[in-house]
Amino acid sequence: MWEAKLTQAADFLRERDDFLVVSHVQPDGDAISSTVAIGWMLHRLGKTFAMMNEGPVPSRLRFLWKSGDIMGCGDGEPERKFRHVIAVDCADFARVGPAQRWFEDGYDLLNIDHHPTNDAYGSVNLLRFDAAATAEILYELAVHMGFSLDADIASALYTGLLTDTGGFRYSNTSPFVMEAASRLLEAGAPGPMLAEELLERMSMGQMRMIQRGLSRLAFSDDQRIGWIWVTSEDLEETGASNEDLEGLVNYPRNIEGVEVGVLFKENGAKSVKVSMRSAGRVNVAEAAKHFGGGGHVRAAGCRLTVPLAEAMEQVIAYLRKELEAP
Ligand SMILES: [Mn+2]
Repeated sequence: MWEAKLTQAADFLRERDDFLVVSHVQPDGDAISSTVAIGWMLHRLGKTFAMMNEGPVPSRLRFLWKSGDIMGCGDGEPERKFRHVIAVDCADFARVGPAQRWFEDGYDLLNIDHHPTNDAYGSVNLLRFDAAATAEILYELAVHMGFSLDADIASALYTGLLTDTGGFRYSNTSPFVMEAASRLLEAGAPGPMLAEELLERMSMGQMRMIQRGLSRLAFSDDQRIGWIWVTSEDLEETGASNEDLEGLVNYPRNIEGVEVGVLFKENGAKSVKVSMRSAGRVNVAEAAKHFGGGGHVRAAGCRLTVPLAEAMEQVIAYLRKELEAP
């Protein structure tokens, strides 16, 4: 069954040409890695393709093969449209964002993803919800297609595995993840360098946001919910970018006794991005879904179109109720 799915996806790549490869808005390590990994496979097949994302490639990922070729969506009319689309790591179609404007009417789409909330919006869907990362599925696809992996794709796939497993620490770090990582090291992925650049290195903006965020750390009365908020002014004053907020949500979540850690990020007067991390008792994918978002059982997010104080009240009240449930 899974083998047949891999063959279907492989055929999608082999039988068509002139592709657009997209991933989710505000791309993370897995999104960019998966984008360039598909690009690498198409390149090997001698296909033409373009890679696109709504957001800029985070600076720490710019060493990845051809990541500099990932185009922005632009604001105006697209220069052209694509019939064949590959979407990687996008939990739902909306996550593709403004890149959709580059799709031709009647486009066909290969949807490759590992988010359990994925609703199979592609004409071909390669979905495995117990995969730690989309990069893990792409590793299987590359092996299935018989590519001999070089350091370029190995580094990309290793990056996706490393970032989506929090450095091979989260519960999604399966024996298969370690086996794939081992093969990728053999193929030339520079493991220690990737760990240092992707897990340890901190930008000044990131450190300033941690400093500011921790000064506001707040808790529910029973101290089982911990949260941090960040305002639009914070980003302006510290010169931090969106990627500098990565990992901030883990500080409340890591505290002994805290079941859910939350980061509220204000985006203008009436839009708040909410990231939730669970220690295990609360399914934050469900919580995120309740507010129109999605994600994984232990890591999920959503966006509320209300002022910051109201978003905090609504989300904390919901989580409190979840924690009170037997
Ligand atoms: Mn992912």
